[in-house]
Amino acid sequence: MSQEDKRAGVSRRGMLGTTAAVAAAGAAGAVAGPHLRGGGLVAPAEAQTRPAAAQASAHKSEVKPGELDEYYVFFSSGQSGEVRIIGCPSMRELMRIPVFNRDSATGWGQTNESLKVLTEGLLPEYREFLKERGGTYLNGDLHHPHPSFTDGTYDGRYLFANDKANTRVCRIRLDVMKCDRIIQLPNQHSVHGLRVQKYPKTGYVFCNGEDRVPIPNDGKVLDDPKQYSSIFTAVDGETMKVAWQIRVDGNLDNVDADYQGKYAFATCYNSEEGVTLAEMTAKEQDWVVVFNLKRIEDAVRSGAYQTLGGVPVLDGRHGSKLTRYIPVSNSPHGINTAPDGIHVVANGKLSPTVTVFDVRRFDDLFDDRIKPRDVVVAEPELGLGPLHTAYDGRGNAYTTLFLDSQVCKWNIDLAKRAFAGEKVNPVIQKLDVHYQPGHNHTSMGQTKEADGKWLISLNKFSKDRYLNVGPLKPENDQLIDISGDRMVLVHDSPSFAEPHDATLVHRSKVNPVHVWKRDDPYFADAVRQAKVDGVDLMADSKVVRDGDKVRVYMTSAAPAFGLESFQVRQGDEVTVYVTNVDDVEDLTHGFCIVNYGLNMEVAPQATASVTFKANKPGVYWYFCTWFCHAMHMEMKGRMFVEPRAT
Ligand code: CUK
Ligand code: CUA
Repeated sequence: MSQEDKRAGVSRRGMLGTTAAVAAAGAAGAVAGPHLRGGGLVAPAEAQTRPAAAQASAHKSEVKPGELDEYYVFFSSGQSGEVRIIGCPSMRELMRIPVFNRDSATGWGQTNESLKVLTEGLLPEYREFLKERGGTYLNGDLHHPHPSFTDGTYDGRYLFANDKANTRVCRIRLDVMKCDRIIQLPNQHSVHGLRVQKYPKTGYVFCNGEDRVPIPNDGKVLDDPKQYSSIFTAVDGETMKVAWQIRVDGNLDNVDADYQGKYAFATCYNSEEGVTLAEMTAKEQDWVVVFNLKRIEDAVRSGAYQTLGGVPVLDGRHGSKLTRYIPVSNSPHGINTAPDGIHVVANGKLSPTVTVFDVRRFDDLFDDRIKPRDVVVAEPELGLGPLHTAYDGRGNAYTTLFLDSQVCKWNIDLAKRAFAGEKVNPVIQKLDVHYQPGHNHTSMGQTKEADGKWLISLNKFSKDRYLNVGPLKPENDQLIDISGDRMVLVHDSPSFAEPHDATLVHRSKVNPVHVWKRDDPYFADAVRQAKVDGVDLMADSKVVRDGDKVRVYMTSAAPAFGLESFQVRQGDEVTVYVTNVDDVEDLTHGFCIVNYGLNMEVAPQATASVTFKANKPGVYWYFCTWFCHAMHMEMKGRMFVEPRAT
């Protein structure tokens, strides 16, 4: 046994003895109950939160009527496909941003402005494939929302997120809280982990390809897994184009980046490259793959790549100069960079351990001066099912234990000393959460400005914590006060399917506008078309006929649309442009045509448009859907659809 193996072996032995138990516990846990503990591995949990402490903390989390929260929390919604904005510490839901879903209220997926975002970045072959479904996907699975950085902290420009379901990446503008770009990644099959470059700025958006498929995936290769590949993609966050891709070994799970702008790193499972559960978990070890950004950029510049699907694809498989593979125990999950800019934690999932790397050793690793395991500086055993780790900026880490239904607070320095042989216990406290936590997040904890005030545990099961709402239960997001020495649970917050990830951003970092600016690119197409038609969107309401295309322009000012009626012919392709000329904060109008299945939001100073075929003759009232005025009910008009002459 080499020195390196020995070192890895210490914790691996501990892990191996429990792998079977963990797997069994996982299966049982899902049905048997929340508080399953595996084989006495874990120190007994602290008794439920002490009422006195909880009371004091609850007081701190109270946001009185009329008061504002201190943090924006950008929550993913998993298979709901949207991003949600929650206030912290109140945990009140403030807004939903539709992205990979469709939305009845705002018209996302119906308006021309949203359809442009939803369709323009699709790969050509999928554009063709989706024609029969209205031109775009109706579902998405949004896991990882991450704001853009400048110099190691949030800069308030954008939020990026992945669609695991259809291999897409989106960008949300934080000035208006709308999605402005969606691209589908070529060559890659599903995108799971997504994080962004922290330094000098974003920069790159790192996207983990999870499943292995043939490239190109055109049916020529089917059941021949040896010919499959996984891909890691760097998207340029400014242009929303693929900067480069790199082929790797194994399935990629989660990703993070350093604070120096030199490396990105991803957890990998299925190093076996199997296609069944048994094959995927056969080995005792998988790895973390480290990407050397400078070497990759140099390789792209020198042309050392293949062009596939229109983008440069490099080879980062074992033996490549561009990557290094660090062995860790089987199937690691989350990977999280600490705000100290030095430590990175890979979470064991099937192992009760987490593995801590020192990023300062990565230079030596790439220059082959040290072995892969030499970058490991700690590997504490925390409990069953470690999935994700968050930080308080005071040297402590908080790791979710999925199977134990706990958050484990531990100290990085103590863990390093224990790894070096000292007799110290790095575990400070274990707190019960309800139940089975996935991600957890601290206030500003994914930046160098981690402030150690709040932790949110995103629990996958709520079971008995809320009034029963039938077989489908909400998730349970719990707010934990971490400002003191002990973690204190202060609030339960139900949420619909299914937040995976979130980011807690101090409100000073985000500065949205109150009303739209008229020169906003979001509705620039409408402005351009109006100009061609000689229409002043802020003043004119009129109908422009262009063959069998009809453009209906109208203003909306509470409580009236600029047109009380308009007439088109059966079969016309009609586009209605509504401009909200009210320059008043929160005075949003909506535009809905009865029985035509159309509705859209028009916020103050915005223009929104929708195009449809007027296939059904008759009288159709349109009405305002946002309660905007005492005479909101009267804010309506009629569309006459004249029957086609037969
Ligand atoms: S993953 Cu869901 S619990 Cu998609 Cu970030 Cu870990
Ligand atoms: Cu405008 Cu209601």
